[in-house]
Amino acid sequence: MKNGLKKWRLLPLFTALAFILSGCGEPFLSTLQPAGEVAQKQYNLMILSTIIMVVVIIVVAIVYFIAITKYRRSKVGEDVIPKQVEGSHTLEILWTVIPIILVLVLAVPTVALTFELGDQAELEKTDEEGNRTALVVDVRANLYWWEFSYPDQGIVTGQELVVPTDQNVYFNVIASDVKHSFWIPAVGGKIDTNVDNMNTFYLNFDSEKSAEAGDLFYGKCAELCGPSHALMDFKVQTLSSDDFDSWVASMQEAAEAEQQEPDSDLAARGAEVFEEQSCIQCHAVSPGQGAGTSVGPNLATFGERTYVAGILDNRDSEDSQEENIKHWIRDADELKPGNKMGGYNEDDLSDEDLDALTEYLMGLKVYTE
Ligand code: HEC
Ligand SMILES: [Cu+2]
Repeated sequence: MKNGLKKWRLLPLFTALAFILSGCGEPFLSTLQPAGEVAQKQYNLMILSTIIMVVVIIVVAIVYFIAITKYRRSKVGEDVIPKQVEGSHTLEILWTVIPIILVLVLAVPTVALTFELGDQAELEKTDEEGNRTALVVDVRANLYWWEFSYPDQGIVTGQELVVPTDQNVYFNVIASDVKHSFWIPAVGGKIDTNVDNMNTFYLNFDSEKSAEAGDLFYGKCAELCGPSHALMDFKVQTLSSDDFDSWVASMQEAAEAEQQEPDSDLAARGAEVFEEQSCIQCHAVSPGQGAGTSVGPNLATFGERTYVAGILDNRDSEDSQEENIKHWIRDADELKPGNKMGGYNEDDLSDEDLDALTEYLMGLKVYTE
């Protein structure tokens, strides 16, 4: 009976492990489920180096095992010294040449891929009218939010990057304050966003894999940047080429109109509060304004965002968006310590004004499919 139980004593451990590990590997967040050409190539490199490492471990383990079994004193007898191989030329050459070959097998594809993924030749190409054919997005990292602007389209958005599938998207990444790092685990990266110099690279979002991921990938800051570093999340929405074009058109139209008309009295009151409280000093509400200079995210498409501030999920329940917005405005400090907005308590902003503001913010929408 006791032995029977002993056999199972590791079961709780394995159950717990299985439970914890099942949290890994979601298609919208995992490097192990590559969702685009760049991610796939990076994944292949990881597999190549893992295979080489595993082979080395196996060979070393076998040699080790042979040594400790074959040369036991009980086997070879007392007072026996095996043949000494110190200074053996054959062995010395072997264990110098083999690692060099292994390093070469690793280095050649790594260096080649590094240059391939850094290739920007596509950016020089233009159509008959002289417009650039490649899609370029300027990414600006700020404590603790992300700005995405499309210089050729003249539009800007915050926290949620929108990209077309099955084509290369070129990124120019830069930071406003300290060094961050731009990373979409399932699709590729990471690449440092520096304050002084711009880094460039491209990614490709596969349409089938995007569909599996619900057309929403998670992006992360991958460089420790402050107390809320782990909360510096963004989302990536993927659209088909055609849908992306109509998204751009809607954004450009809204940029031209500058103001979105509030669709109720409450929302109209909210728009007033937005000005009275100087929210407008840090937040643009037109998709044409503020690229590269805003203190806070552009809110022109805020009503369409799947998350508030990148961390509060609006899809949780029916009223979650409203709750999230109020929670954020009241407790921004606690939700993201050290962020540049800070919360508004009842003395700063009455409950009625908060209701109106929330109604106004939820109505900020540009793109209806
Ligand atoms: C001093 C500048 C500043 C002021 C004033 C300000 N904000 Fe912000 N706001 C920010 C910054 C910076 C962020 C991004 C915070 C982060 O995620 O780290 C932000 C984030 C937000 C977000 C989340 C945006 C998103 O894309 O998910 C909302 C909503 C918001 N602010 C609303 C308001 C409202 C309403 C007011 C006025 C009552 C206001 N803000 C005043 C700087 C400001
Ligand atoms: Cu960061």
